[in-house]
Amino acid sequence: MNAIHTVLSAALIGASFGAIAHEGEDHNKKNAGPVKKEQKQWGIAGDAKDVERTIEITMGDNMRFSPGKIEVKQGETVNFVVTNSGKLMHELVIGTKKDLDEHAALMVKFPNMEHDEPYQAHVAAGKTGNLIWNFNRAGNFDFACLIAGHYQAGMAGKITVAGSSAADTAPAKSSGHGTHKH
Ligand SMILES: [Cu+2]
Repeated sequence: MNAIHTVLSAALIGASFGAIAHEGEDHNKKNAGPVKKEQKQWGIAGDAKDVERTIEITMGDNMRFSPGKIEVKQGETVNFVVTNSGKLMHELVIGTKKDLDEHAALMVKFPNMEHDEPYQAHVAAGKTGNLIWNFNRAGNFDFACLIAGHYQAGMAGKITVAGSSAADTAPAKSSGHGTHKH
């Protein structure tokens, strides 16, 4: 029997649980380091200096975003100011329907999974967070709260990025069909 060892292990486990819980609650954007910029189908991380538009979105415990539909123009850098009016944690994650579906399924399996991507804002109850995103690709995208159960309850919205009429980077095949990749 090694009672001392047991006590020590318990103390260590307790300590690390404490750290995890604290980190979870304090998961804010405020001192996020340099954002890694990676081109996604739905755009790329934006810079504060390029913000042309601010869109305010409220997230509630009714599992809805308000507004639930957003229209932007290709090339626009948007500052999403996201307020959580509820008593639960909520988040706004931008993506394609397919990505969000997959991510949501993972979140149900691993509810405490931590992730911090430039296309998401994780906002505690009663707080306001933000994310800056450059919609440099046209198309129809989604945004969602991927906290386990929320997406499944319908906490999602639509983003339409209208292609710029002027000649642009992407060879426009504006046939009205979404991009289908399988
Ligand atoms: Cu939520």
